[in-house]
Amino acid sequence: MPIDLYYVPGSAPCRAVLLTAKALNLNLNLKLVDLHHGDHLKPEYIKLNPQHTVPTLVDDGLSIWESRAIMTYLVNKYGKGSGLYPEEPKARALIDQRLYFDIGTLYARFADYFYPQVFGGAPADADKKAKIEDALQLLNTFLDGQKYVAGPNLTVADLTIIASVSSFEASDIDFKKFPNIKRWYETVKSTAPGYQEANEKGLDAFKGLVNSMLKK
Ligand SMILES: N[C@@H](CCC(=O)N[C@@H](CS)C(=O)NCC(=O)O)C(=O)O
Repeated sequence: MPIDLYYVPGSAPCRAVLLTAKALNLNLNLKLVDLHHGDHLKPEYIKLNPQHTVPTLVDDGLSIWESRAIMTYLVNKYGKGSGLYPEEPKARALIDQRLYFDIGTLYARFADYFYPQVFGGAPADADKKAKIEDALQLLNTFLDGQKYVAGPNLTVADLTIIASVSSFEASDIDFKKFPNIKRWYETVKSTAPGYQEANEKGLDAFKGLVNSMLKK
């Protein structure tokens, strides 16, 4: 039975799920959702996900959304022993902390700063930008003496955080001035399976969307 992923190529949370699927060598049946034409507000989509967000994954009767929940589900179901989301409680706790840091602090602050400018024509807010810099400083500290964000191995925490941080390339946030982040970014780009296909392509689409919106 196919595993369906409802997605938008440019979306960071969708790219994080695509990176996870690549790392698991899992084929997903990709279903494009056209947010501009309101595909996500149609009754058939609301039935799958009343929160009408992408990504949404449908697997064997289960409909699940929230990218990080999808990622951990995929590893739990299809990637036992892969090391992407180890079962050992302490290792898993550290990964969970990074996942929550991403959704609650890092990506949340980016969205709060950047999306009102892109989609609402708002001016850049220096206080909001400073909060992103604080979050990046924290990420830089997590990476002190560590190859990956939760230790010596690539995990789902790296995949969600790289989907977020790479999106910053579309903005004026200079994450590469943080030396540990710069080094980690290059490491993940060269070691995450299928990085180009799963993240870089969609990132280009995201940059194109941002440029076209900012020109309006
Ligand atoms: N925390 C969610 C965020 C999902 C999200 O907000 N996706 C956006 C696209 S990037 C979306 O679906 N927007 C349409 C909507 O909310 O109706 C996740 O990680 O999956």
